[in-house]
Amino acid sequence: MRDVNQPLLFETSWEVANKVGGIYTVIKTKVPVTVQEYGDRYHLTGPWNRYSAPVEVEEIEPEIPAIKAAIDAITAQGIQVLYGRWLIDGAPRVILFDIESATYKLDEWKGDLWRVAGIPSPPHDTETNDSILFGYLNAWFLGEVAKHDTEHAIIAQFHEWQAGVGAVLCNKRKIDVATIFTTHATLLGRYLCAGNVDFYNNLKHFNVDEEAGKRGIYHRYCIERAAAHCVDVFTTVSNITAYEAEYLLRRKPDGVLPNGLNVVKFSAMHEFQNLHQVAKERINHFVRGHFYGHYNFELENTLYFFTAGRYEYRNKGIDMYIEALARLNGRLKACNSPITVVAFIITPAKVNSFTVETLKGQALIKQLEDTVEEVSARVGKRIFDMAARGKEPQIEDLLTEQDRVLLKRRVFSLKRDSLPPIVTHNMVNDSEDPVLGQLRAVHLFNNDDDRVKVVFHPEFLNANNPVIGLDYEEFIRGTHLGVFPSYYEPWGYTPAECTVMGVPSITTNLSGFGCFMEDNIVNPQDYGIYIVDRRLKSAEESMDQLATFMFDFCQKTRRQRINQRNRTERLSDILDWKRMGIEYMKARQCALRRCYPDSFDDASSFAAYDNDDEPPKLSRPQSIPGTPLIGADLSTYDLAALSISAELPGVKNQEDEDHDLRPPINLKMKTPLMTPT
Ligand code: G6P
Ligand code: 1S3
Repeated sequence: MRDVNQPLLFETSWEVANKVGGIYTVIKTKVPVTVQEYGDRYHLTGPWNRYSAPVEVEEIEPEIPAIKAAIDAITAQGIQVLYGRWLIDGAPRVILFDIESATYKLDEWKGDLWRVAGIPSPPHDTETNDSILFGYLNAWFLGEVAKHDTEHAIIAQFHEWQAGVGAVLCNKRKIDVATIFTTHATLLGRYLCAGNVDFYNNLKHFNVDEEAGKRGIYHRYCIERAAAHCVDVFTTVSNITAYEAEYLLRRKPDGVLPNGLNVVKFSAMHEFQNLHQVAKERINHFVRGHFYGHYNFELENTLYFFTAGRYEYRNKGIDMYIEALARLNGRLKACNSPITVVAFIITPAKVNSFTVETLKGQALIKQLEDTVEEVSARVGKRIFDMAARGKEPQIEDLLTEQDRVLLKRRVFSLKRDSLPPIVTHNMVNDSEDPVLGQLRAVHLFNNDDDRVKVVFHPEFLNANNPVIGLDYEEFIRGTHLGVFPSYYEPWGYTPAECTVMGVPSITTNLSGFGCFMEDNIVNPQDYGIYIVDRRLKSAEESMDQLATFMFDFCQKTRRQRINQRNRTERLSDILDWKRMGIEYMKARQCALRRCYPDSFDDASSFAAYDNDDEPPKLSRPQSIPGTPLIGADLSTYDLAALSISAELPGVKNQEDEDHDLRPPINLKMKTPLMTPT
């Protein structure tokens, strides 16, 4: 009988040491907590990406004999395998398969997949071919490990349809491993939502095979659906995606594994506020250059909004964001608001390069800055010299004629006839681009009297970018509000990332994150999590609600914004993997029980997924007690525990105090808290 107390864990994804999208973030950020639990018994398997692996993975020798034997068996047949440590937090062991080296097996395996699972595979879908090769390599490997190690229980968790073939084969070949399949979205859901379909109202009625066929993804859909049905435990990342999966994949998920983040806490609360100020100054610099010649607004009264993510115009709610911005513009103008909003859209599209105008704006502002620095240095010298001679400096003596001419030339060069561009790059498909099309349709052209200005940056950010030289994280920190009004969003890392950095954000009740916050917090809005209702409201009403959220945000004073950022940041604990990882533990337990029932004594061997009691809602973010806990024995608190307890009795809650810059308390009480003296 296999030992279920010391299982080996293999987690498989196409995005292991291979960045494609959100799953990479899930896997990478979750590693530290999984390594902490499993140590050397934890392995990740993925494709061997020849570009990223040399910098991300350090090759080492496998120590576990069964793993070494499995790799030897595979390499003996000409497949190249890299065993090493992934150089990220937690340094997990990874097994990377060179997909290309297995191409000689493709036809054989495609035929086999049809025979054993009835899954077809058309000839020219490279992505599906790769996922078949990847799946067969994984199953081969797991089969070898199970053959060479009969002592330990083995858990294999497969992420997303690209890893699904491995899950199907474990079942068909009766490999002695406990299996979990986790889907981060459904193929059909994503495709249907991107089209013009009333998805959620029709979810129960779609003819899934037909819809998949019409979209040319039937074979991929078969892999996904088979994987969901072949495993011991089927999970997804949010309740909303669980609901979708139940109808589209025809199996109700056993559990939900929400996505966490590695939360880095600063020792002082003001540190993240300072970072906001520093990053905002860098964005200010970009804005001065971008809007040159039309820079007639006060940066002190300017707010930075942004949306970011993959370019799924409708799914990510970019359409709704632009429409709401146009409405916001109208409302701010109508009330003569002193506020200007600069709204960024950061999503990769097909581009050629930065536009000349964009580069010119940054160059001109840099030139002006340099000139002002030179002139200031000369002025400083003059003041010093005059003062040293006992002469009181007069303003008119400070600037020489030469300085004046130089400055005048710089100021003249900032004049321009055209408006500041709404896009920073030359687009390959300018006339067909949906974002540009809509910005033009709603007349957001960066006119002087517009209170909402727009900047479409159709490329992800990085620190070497000559225009906005900030990486994504720094950029988020410098903004005031993230806006993510998604229509299809199984989880949604973008608002979660804002939250842990203390930046308020807008999400929807169609996103996993939005629903999670709604389920766990009494008034998410109080903490800077605004949730647009896209379920029960019409599109028109949702757009209006979004515009109202943004308009109300513009009414806040600086003090209120600082205060709100503090509250938002306090929510980060509930998004930490230390808490979220518990759901992964439950899924693994359930898989072990279902796969190895004889190894468990208790009657609940075939227990349904143990979903425990609902955790209590967090009514208010925890503040540090008003008075230090003089005399309290801190050993009575479990400092490591991160679960959120109800409001602390007898503790003055500080959150409504404007100057509350103190960190949240993360103490889970083992015994009742003493009333502070
Ligand atoms: C942070 C800084 C403050 C600054 C403020 C600006 O809190 O610590 O020094 O005044 O940001 O906030 P705002 O919302 O206006 O960007
Ligand atoms: C998916 O990536 P996406 O942006 O295509 O997986 C992510 C990780 O689970 C999730 O956050 C996102 O909502 C899904 O849509």
